[in-house]
Amino acid sequence: MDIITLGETMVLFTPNKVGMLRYMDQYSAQIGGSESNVAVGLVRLGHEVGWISRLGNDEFGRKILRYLRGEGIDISQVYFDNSYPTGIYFKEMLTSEEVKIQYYRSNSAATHIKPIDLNEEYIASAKFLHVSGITPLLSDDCYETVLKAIEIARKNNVKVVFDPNVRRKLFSKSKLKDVLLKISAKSDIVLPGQAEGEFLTGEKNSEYIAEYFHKNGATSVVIKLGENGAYYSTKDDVGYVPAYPLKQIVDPVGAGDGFATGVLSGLLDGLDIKRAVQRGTLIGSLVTMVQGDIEGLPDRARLERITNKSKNEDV
Ligand code: KDG
Repeated sequence: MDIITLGETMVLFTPNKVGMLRYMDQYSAQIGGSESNVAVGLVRLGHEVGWISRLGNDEFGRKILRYLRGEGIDISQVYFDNSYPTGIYFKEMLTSEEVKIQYYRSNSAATHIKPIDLNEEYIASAKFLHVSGITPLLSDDCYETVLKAIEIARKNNVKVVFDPNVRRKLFSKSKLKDVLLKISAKSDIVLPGQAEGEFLTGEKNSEYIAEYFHKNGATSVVIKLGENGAYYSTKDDVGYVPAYPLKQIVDPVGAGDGFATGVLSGLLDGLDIKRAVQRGTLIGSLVTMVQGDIEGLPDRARLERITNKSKNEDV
């Protein structure tokens, strides 16, 4: 296994028009969840990926499982929970760049993920464990499970990749900070957005934010700077990478997961950190050009086409 990820996935309802949800009457049903978005991105690029989770034993749970299995993700560590439903969420597309998320996920099956769901051998078989800051904050069980997964990974030399994915809507500010800093202290690679980095470290400058995470324990820090690209810092190299030129944003949600996909896929392919981050900015922007959190993630052939065509031969 190249990478294992752990977290909640939900059915996503997207209205077919722009405007306030109260005026919408038709929706399409997709799926999304930060960690499985990364899993989809990586499997499309040919990596071996496993996803650990719980789903409701209901039609939405089966829809999610069917989709992820269809993409080629290993779902042997996904359990149906008979007592709680699969979570759902809605996107309110006020404009293509202003999207509000409405969650209906409290007490969902995934909030009952437990440390007992983890199989040490399975996690130990991977090169990377990817976790985000959403799932550990969903419940005490989820928090303990994420911590346990990280502990297993570290014990078995599996690199831990952490995307803080701050969701202020879901959690109180103080809890967010506390939990996310604790997890970043146990991670090898931390991938915050600039605003998330500022919130977590109290620093404004990307270089100081990276420094803070290094002192906190991370060996590599990559900060997403939106239209300004990204800043990366490892023990061998530091630098900025420009943003990939965007045609048109259709839906910004999922860009960070696309970015993580690109960075991780680059590292798995043996690229140096700069090139891996360039792939991250490319895939992050491809995601925003398509409606949905995962629909814009490219497969390997498309990535190669775009990469070869790009004037920037480094991408
Ligand atoms: O990063 C995109 C995710 O936020 C989205 O797919 C849904 O996981 C999700 C969440 O909790 O918001």
